[in-house]
Amino acid sequence: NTMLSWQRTSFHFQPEKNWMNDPNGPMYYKGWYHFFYQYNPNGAVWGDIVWGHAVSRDMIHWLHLPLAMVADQWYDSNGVWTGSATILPDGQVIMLYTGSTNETVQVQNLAYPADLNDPLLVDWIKYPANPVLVPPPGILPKDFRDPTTAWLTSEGKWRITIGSKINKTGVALVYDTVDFKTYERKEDLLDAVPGTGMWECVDFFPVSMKSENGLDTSVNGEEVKHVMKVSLDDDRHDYYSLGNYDEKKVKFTADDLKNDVGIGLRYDYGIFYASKTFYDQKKDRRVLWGWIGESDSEYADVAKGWASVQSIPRIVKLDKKTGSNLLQWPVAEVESLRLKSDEFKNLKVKPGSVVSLDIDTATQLDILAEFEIEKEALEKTAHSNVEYECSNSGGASKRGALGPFGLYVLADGALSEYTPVYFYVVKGSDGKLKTSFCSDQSRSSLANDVHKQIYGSVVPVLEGEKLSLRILVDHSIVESFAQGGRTCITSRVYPTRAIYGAARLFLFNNAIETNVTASLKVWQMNSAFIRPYHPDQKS
Ligand code: DQQ
Repeated sequence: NTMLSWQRTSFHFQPEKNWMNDPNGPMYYKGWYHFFYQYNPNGAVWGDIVWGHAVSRDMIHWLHLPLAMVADQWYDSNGVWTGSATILPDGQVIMLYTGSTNETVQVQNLAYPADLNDPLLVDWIKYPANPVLVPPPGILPKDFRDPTTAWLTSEGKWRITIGSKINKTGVALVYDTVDFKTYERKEDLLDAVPGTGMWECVDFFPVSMKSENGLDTSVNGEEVKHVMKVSLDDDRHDYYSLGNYDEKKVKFTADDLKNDVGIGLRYDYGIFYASKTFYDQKKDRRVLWGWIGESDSEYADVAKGWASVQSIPRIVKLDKKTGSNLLQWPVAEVESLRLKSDEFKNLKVKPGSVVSLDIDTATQLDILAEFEIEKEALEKTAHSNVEYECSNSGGASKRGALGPFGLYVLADGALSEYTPVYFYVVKGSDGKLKTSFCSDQSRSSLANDVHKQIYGSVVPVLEGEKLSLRILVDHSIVESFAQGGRTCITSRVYPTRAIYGAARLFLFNNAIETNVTASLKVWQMNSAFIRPYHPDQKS
């Protein structure tokens, strides 16, 4: 359907057609990044799930390979569901995944490459004695899924965790194994948080407190914090928590119980779910993939013949300045798509004004921007004891003393459609500033069968820091990062007029009491090659 073809993205990973959901088993192997994903080969809605597979040299340009695994066994005939890869020290590759059986029981299965000498890992073998794990006593048959990458214990065993729930408490079950075929259940739960419901796609990994590099999943010790991430089936968001992992007690404890996993910090305050990290041994970093669904109607998805994209892979690391959150930032490889750029220095944006930025086209952009509020305005402005919350504070058109201000992306010239990405600063009753970072979809499309929420959250801003943001725009996706990736928001938007050459970019300032000074660099972004692999082609 060419009618909706402008919504297709140009540098985000997508299959050629049909439905995609969770990232599965990401890894780097013999020169190639491997990406598997939940895929419906038969339509643009969830169902008939198998594993799609693609490979890349740089996680930006992709070659689609044949399906890696299909639903051809009793133990996965209702779906080859989410799983994770573990690369063993001797070079073996282990894939553990959830199968929904012929009786829709969730079980864990083992698979491995047919030929470890094939860097593309095209063929996969399912272990003949699958399943390797069935729901343990006390766990319901449909509450046992999404095994993690394994990490080593000091005894030299491999440990994994699997999400579940007990009544309304989300839990992470733990198993040790030496051969990935037989497992020993640990009675302790790695973590459990009452009221959070089913935990999908648990991810558990170390981050360094000292180095900027990522850590292999088995690293532990003094200079390490652990990250626990869960995808809450009840509210469809990915939550993480920083804390301490006690190997002997088989227990993760959040540093800050207010931010316990499932109730505190989110990876992303827009659409971003079922995410998974892997350790990239090529570049010594930890990379995060996230599934970005649609916010249009299922009818529209069927009409356009596809649904969902994947985030640009993000580097995740500990924010050493705050110590209390992660930083997420698009992998540097995406910068290879940058074409010509326009720079704007120290533009003064007056209260209540909109400034058009003269750039070529505005459907594929990488934007870096910095904003400053006037010092005098900060001093003069009155204290407030109302908490600002992006999602229910009236969006980008509701004016306050020190916000909102930021950018309109995917806007048309008449501003009949535009998506504001902005900061909103409030001076608290204690005199301290509190900054929110938001993305407002309420005017992003004239279509009425799309969600029009306002997303966002607070973002820590430290003494002496300017407000800074980065935005990746790609037709129907807007990925926004504030303060180096402390707070991230991904939106799907469906403009009907702000498309192709009609799309524009604007600065805006809806603060009442301050001018805002903005400096920006805006790159046009090339499209990535994402196409089927033909064995005879050169890569
Ligand atoms: N998607 C998979 C499940 C997982 C869910 C099925 C999360 O394994 O729990 O497609 O989106």
